[in-house]
Amino acid sequence: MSHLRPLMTVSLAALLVLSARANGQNASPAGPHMLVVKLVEKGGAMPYAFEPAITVAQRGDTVRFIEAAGVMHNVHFTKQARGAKLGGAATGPYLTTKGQTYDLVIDARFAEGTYEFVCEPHEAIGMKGTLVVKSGGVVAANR
Ligand SMILES: [Cu+2]
Repeated sequence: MSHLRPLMTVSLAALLVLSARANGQNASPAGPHMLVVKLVEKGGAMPYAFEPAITVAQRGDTVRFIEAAGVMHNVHFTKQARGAKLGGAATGPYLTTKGQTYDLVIDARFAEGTYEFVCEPHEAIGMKGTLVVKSGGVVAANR
């Protein structure tokens, strides 16, 4: 299981990401990606949703949440991976206008593992999503 990976390995991966950023190496093909999650209105019994409901990111990626409905949404983490330190990122700002975005950088705050989040205004009617964080590039760091 990935959560049993030694803490030292995770920390090293985080340092590598940070140093790559400092050197401006974001343009490499294996580098960070922009992952889009739309906050949508689809009608029916479960009218609001995150699409896709499950996002898999590597550290260094950015998850861009896009308001695609006409109602207020946000992103609030209800479960964090062990060792995660989201701080203020645990609760995002309210998105109120179509096309408005909220970028969440998957940096050293995000330990490897599974996260669950909801939209606070619509949590009770099932608006929730899952984020899985994998630390890319760890193998190369083990030489
Ligand atoms: Cu919502």
